Amino acid sequence: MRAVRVALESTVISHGLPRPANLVSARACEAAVRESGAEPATIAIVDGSVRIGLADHELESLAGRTAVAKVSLQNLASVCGSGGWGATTVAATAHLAARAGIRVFATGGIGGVHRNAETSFDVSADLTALGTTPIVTVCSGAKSILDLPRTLEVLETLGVPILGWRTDAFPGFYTRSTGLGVTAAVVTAEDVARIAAAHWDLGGRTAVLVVVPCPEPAAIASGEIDSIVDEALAEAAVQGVRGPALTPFLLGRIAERSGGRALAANLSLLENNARIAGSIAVAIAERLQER
Ligand code: PSU
Ligand code: MN
Repeated sequence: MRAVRVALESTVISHGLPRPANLVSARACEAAVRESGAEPATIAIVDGSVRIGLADHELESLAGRTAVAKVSLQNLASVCGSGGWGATTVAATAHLAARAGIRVFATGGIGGVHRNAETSFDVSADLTALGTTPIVTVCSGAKSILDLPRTLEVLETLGVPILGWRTDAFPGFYTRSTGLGVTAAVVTAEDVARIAAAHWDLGGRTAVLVVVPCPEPAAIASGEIDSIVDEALAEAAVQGVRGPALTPFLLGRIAERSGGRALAANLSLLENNARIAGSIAVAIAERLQER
């Protein structure tokens, strides 16, 4: 039997992590998926073509390149038409993965409603994609560069179930809990497979979001980097950074200023999420075979 695939995003490689940690992380995520018995498919645009799975030399090339567009739903077609390279966000990765028949996707953190969205209207297309794409998306929540309560409100409006992996609390990426809630807690990959099957059997057309707290040793205490996040937000405002550039700008500033703590947490949770996504993909495949 062909191994069941797990999609991995590439914006984190090109725009979310510094070199050379980005390549180390991309390879570690692929290895973690394999260790769970599934096949990784890192999704990206190579010379204008959508690629569902990259060869290792392509992964290396992507990680080393500077001219790589950040590809979301809006510019997917135009980047393909331009013949260039593109790194796919959660939105574009989920969309392309589901079209390719992949049921599970692993990432670090999702985009969401930005702070001050009431004036900027900046709401990530990740939420649009999660609301329209049937794929299990494993992440560590979203980080406090965003307005997390509003992000959860939009996910509720869209009807996206949020399953807390061994937790009742929505994680805040670096921090294991935000004090916000989830739809239900789950303990095993089979729990996720059963709930996702029920969601889709009952006519649900959205993603099922699985939120996994950052592993304990690398996680950062709540409040510990709030001032760094606030400084990054203030700096973005002063410099007028907006639109698709905003998220990479904020992530870069936080990574620089946290003395390596943010980076270590990011790498740890990415690999952990990939491993759990692999086990969920295997559980879903086993359920389908039993029927
Ligand atoms: N959040 C993170 N790390 C990331 C991103 C978000 O903690 O690397 C990336 C993801 O690829 C996500 C994208 O899909 O940023 C969202 O960008 P925007 O807010 O411009 O939609
Ligand atoms: Mn945006």
